[in-house]
This record gives sequence, structure tokens and C-alpha cells, in this order.
Amino acid sequence: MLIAAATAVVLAGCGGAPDSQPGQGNEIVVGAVWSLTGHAALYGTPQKNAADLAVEEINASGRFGGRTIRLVTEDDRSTQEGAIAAVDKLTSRDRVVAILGPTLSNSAKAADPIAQERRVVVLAVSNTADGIVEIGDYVFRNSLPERVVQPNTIRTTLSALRYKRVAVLYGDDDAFTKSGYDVFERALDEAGIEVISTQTFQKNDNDLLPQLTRIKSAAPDAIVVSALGEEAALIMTQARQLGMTMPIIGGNGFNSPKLVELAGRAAEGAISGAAWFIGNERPENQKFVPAYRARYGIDPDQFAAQAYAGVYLLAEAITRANETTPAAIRDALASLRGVSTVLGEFSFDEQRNPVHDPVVQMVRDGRFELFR
Ligand code: 1QQ
Repeated sequence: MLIAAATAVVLAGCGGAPDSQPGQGNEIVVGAVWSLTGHAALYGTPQKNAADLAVEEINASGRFGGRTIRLVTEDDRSTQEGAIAAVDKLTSRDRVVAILGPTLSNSAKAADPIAQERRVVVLAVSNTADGIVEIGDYVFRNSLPERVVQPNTIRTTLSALRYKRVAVLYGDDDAFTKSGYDVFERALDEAGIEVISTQTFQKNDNDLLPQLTRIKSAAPDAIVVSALGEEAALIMTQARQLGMTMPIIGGNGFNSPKLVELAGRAAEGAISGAAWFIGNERPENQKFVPAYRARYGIDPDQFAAQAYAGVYLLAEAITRANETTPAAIRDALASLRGVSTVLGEFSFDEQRNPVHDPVVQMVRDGRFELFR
């Protein structure tokens, strides 16, 4: 019933006659689920900024003739419950043709099955854990998974830093931090690196001194971390407090300037695998960075860039599909290859995962630089 109603509305939307139903007439209604409050707001806020900017640009360009994209944004509060409620609302009440988000893999795992069941496209722009596109054939992501990024991070840093024995510290209560840990373990093993201490923590822990003290006494050459932003900043702060000066290497959770804000000097030297670098010279990026700065008064980060690219990829798919049924958008999105975006030359692979190159970043003087 729900699926039939949604399909009827989006089909009617192709006729172009304005009326009171959502998704009809001159609007292409797209949903966005961002973590705008809670512990992932540091990622969700730049995502919202960038997606709003991209939609404004696309609407101003007249890309869809008389039609415009209307973005309906929901805050999932960084929780699974919030994401479930948001996806349910967007796919039933708002009858969106596609959804961007949710911010966290942990939320996506709980909420995406609803969109899959109702045959509404989900384009994740920051989910990097394993098991996202496996939810179903309507689920895509443009965010490079940790599985792709981390082996590159280990290879690149190893040849420069020559560490042999590391400690691993990860959150064991979140889909992303757990998946990041599994991927790191495998990459370290393949590189012949010995893990001499493995420690865990949970969200909202505010004292990691016990774990760090154990790591300190094991005296590793480097610490490998799979954490979201607040805990990552705490790890940096408390490790430096204990006088630990070894490199700290992390995953996608590190890629926010908020970490530098929270950890201050303790963030110096932090290394992370990433999907985008602010200095990349693609024409799209050269336009995006100043436009974002002009609009919001701050630099965009990787999360902003991926959300911005996500809106453009969706617009490209809608243009190619030439109709706004979720099935047509799904097929068009699945066929995108070699699209020029702020992330680079972008393609989806057969599993609806992104194909483009990762980078390694390092915090120097409070800013991300490429690690070389
Ligand atoms: C995920 C992530 C987070 C670090 C950022 C949103 O990559 O949950 O998959």
C-alpha cells in the first residue's frame, strides 16, 4: 500500500502540473538525514551546509527546466531511533524519491532497511563501515569504505614511519568503530605489524587514562585508533597528557576540523586516511571550496565535500533517468561512471560502492595537510 502510494505520487510528479501533493508538480523532493545534534553533529553539520549549497546551485542553474529540488532535512540526533523515524517519515509522509545520509553507519544499518523495503534510493555520503551496500540494491554510497582507505593509510605511513609494534584502541559499541577496527587489524596483519596491546572504550567515556596507561607501558611505536570525533580528541589529549609522543593513526572519524578544536595542540601530528583533500585541484573543488567559505565563513571538510558530491551525483542520475521514479533513479545512479566531482573522477562499482583514490592526511599547525 505504502509502496503503491509512493510510486503513484512520483509518477504523477513527471507530469509537471503543480498540486498540493508532496513530490508532485515542479518539485523533486529529496530527503536528507543528518546528525545535527548529538555526538555526530560535528559530521552532520558540514554535511547539511554543503548539501544545501549544492541544491541551491543546481536550482539556480535551471538544470531541470522548470523543476527544482526540494530538500527535506531531518535530524537523526546521532541515534538509530532518530534515523529510523526520519527514514520512515521521508518515505511515507514526504514521499521522497531518494535520501542522502544518514550520517553514521551505525544509524544506516538500522534505518536503511526501511528505505530498501519501500524501494527508495539511499545515497550514503559518510558511511564507511562494512555491510552498508549489502543492505540492498537501493543503497549506494559515495564515501570510500574503511576497507579501501585503511590499507592505503598503513602502507603510506609505514614506509615513512617504519613502526613495527603498535597498540590498537577502538570503540566496541558502534558499527563504524568496530568495522574500522576489523579492517585495521587485517591491514596491520598483512603488513606484518605486531599488535602488542588492544584496548576498547565506549561512546561518551570521558576518561581513557586507564587504557592509555596500559598502552604506554607496552611502549608501542604507534597507536592505531578507530573512534568517532569526541573520543578521538580525548585519546589525543590524554595520550599527550601522559607524555606519549608516538604517532596516532586513525580512520574516518579523525577527518573533522572539530578534532583540532577539541584537542588543540594534542591533535598535532594526528594522521588519518581520507577520501578528499581541501587542496585537490579539480575544477569542481576549486569552485566548491571558495563557494562554501563565502557562504559559511569556514573551510569545508571531507564530510562537506562528500555531501556536496552526493547531491551532484543524484542530480546527474535524475537528469539521465529523465524521470523521477525511484527505480529509474536507482538504475541511472548504478550506471554512473567517470563523473567529474569534487572527490575526483567518480564511479560506482557493481556493488554500488565508490571508486576513487584515498589520501592520507596529517594535522600540522591546526590544519589538515597531505601526509607524504
Ligand atoms: C561512519 C563514519 C563516521 C566516522 C563519520 C560519519 O565514517 O559512521 O561510517
